[in-house]
Amino acid sequence: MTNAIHTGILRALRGFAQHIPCVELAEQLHSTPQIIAEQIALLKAAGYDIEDHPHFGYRLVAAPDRLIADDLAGMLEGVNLARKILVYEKTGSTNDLASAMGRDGEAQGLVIFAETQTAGRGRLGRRWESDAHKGLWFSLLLRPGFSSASWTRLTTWAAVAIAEAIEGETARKTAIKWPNDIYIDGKKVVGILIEGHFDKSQEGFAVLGIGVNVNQDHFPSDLEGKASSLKIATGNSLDRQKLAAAILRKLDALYAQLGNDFAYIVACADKRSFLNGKWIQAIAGEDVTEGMAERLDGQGGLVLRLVDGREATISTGEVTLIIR
Ligand code: BT5
Repeated sequence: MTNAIHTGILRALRGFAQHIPCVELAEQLHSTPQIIAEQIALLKAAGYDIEDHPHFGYRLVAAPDRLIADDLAGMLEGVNLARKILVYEKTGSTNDLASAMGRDGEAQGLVIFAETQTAGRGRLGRRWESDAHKGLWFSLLLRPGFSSASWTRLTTWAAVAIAEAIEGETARKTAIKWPNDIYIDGKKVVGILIEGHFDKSQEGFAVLGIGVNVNQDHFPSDLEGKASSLKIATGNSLDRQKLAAAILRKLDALYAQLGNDFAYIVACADKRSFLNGKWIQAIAGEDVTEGMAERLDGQGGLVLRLVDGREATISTGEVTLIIR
């Protein structure tokens, strides 16, 4: 559970670049100066660099490079999709934790982060590298209010929201490699995994898993040349908590459009499409389709121009570029 007084203190300190007198902080948080001083001491022990000026009061100098639920909760106050935030130091897969809580009836708006995953996965059970304290590995529990036939929309929505948040935080352009990757400089920096869960008694729920490479300097040899991080792309380390909050705010802000203006989300994805204009091979189960990627359709499917001039739309699949 998050600690409300820590959330309040961190929210106040983050929201104000100057010092805040202890008495004022206590008033704001309906507490006493003594309790505030005790809680500030605990925050310092947890790694927060908080200046304590005898006349002017407290000022946040730096936060530790850790994901801290109380702090994230303060940054995400009022964001419906981040109603409840849990942070684990280590877990198998955050998608599994969110799924288990979904099956137990947890409402939409649960977000689970892990500093590292021992069994982080991509689609088709592929391994997802989740270096400790270097990235954002997290899952959201969603109960979309529309038919599960349209849940493929969730991938497009998530990709656009994450791309926009990253662009806002890094001033770098991103490309969306349909359906579920975000690239910078031709390399993968984000992977998205949507898993739907259904049982007879419920309408079902979806778990949106997001992996963002943030501060890695290098990758295992099998990913060299294919994966990148925001640090490699920008030359600077990023504040992972600030980025996480920016992504969750964007996801929340665009969520309504999923039901009532999906064309807007598709247009945002289409203009960032990594594949448009490229020859690709798409494999979905037994089906193999080759063609030139042209655009996204109204449902977020990928429209291809085949060699014989016909159009084909694929709604899911594994895409590789081919040289012709
Ligand atoms: C994905 O699958 O890209 C979805 C990844 C989703 C990861 C998140 S982390 C939080 C949540 N919990 C989980 O257990 N998963 C989600 P896919 O399109 O199948 O891509 C997987 C492929 O990406 C692998 O086979 C590798 O080639 C490559 N890969 C693995 N780790 C990577 C990394 N950190 N960065 C870039 N590429 C990676």
